[in-house]
Amino acid sequence: MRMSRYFLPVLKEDPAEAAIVSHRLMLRAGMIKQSSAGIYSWLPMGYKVLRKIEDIVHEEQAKAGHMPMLMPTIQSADLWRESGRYDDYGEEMLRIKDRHDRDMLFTPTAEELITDIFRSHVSSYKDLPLTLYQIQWKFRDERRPRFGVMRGREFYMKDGYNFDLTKEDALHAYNRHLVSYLRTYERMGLQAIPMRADSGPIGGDDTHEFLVLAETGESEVFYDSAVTDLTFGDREIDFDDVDQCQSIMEEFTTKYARTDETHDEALFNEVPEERRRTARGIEVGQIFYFGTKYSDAMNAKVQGPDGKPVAVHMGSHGIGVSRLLGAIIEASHDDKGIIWPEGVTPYHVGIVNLKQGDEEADAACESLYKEFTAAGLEPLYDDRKERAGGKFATMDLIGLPWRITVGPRGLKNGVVELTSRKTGESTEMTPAEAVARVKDIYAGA
Ligand code: 5CA
Repeated sequence: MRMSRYFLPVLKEDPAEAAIVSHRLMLRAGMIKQSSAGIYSWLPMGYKVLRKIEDIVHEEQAKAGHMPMLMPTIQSADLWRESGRYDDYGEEMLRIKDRHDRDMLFTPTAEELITDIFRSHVSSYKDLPLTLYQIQWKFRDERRPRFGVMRGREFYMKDGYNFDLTKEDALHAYNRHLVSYLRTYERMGLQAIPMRADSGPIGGDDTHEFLVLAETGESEVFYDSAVTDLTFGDREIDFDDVDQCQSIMEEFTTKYARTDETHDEALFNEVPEERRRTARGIEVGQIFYFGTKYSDAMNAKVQGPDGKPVAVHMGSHGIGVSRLLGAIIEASHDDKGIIWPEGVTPYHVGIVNLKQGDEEADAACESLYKEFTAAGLEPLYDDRKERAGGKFATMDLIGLPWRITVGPRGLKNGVVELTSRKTGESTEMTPAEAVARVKDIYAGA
């Protein structure tokens, strides 16, 4: 992409309405624009990161054996009456009437609809286990939408649903999701700690939330600092292996880590004092096992091995896809702007031409641009006739992890400069070396 043709409406001033850094930076970097309270348009740069995050979620779901699909955002109230949640959900549910005066709603989650699809098409235990998911817009009429995409009214969510014959099978699905989520967040450069939580309107007893530690987080959390030493890394997982999923799940969930809803002071005090931490966190996902709550209410049964009908065991699993942009920025920024982790960066490398119009500098930039593109990487080339200071400030604000600076002076000695956004460290090298270095970095990312 060439900056001269890009739609990147960066703001010079800090917007007054933004109370936290991620909201401020997303507005300043031209990623989103509010259209009404808690509802945003995603401008090209924001949309690009949203898609990167979505891609990672899809890839990791596929590895775990889950199937993507798509359900409508507008649903009939009838199904929600069957489960009893049409009334229970309260004011967070946006209710709509169609021209025939029928009650409709904008989906805040989709347990009812997926259960209806399941009961219409699956009748035998032989078709289990089954896990379906979607990434779709949701609407919750939050009392206090705030912090930009963190607590929106309209937000983008991955919601998945498992159907199993027995509780044991459903608990394996739960563990499988926990493991898969750990890997998903790590690929985005995040440490998200699974914490025992409260199930709220979704229901059920077993539930974990995934929290990213950040001062601006909305949840108060209590944990044993040893949980922050755990990393998933690049272990090989067989998601069908019940014991392997269970042992990884235990590794990550046996140490004390809870949100304020489930916090137990006496248990917390058993953690050695020097490891006890109280902090704030951003909830980027939650998994639930709720047994037969929906399958009983909606009569979702299959024929069991003995020929008798049995209600299926279910769980649901969510990732706050749009909220993740805010969480990543909260966890990775400095006073100049965003610092994208390599896994989610909108463009792999920025090219800054210090003297646009200089024949040699222009030619060197063009050739870098072509080489990166040919290598399957996406460069963002600042080809505007602007002073260098302004170009650097924009690059720092939008936060690409790597920048190549090209100027006539360096080119006289055959070199350009490669700069890391994170460390600020710059190294001179030939353009060919710079291309090779950046290719190497992303080959490993
Ligand atoms: N049906 C279940 C699992 S699919 C469910 O709805 N879970 S949830 O309520 O926990 O939502 C899943 C994730 O969506 C949350 O962990 C959070 O990251 C994100 N989320 C929830 N509400 C909002 C909101 N108002 N704005 C942005 N993200 C949200």
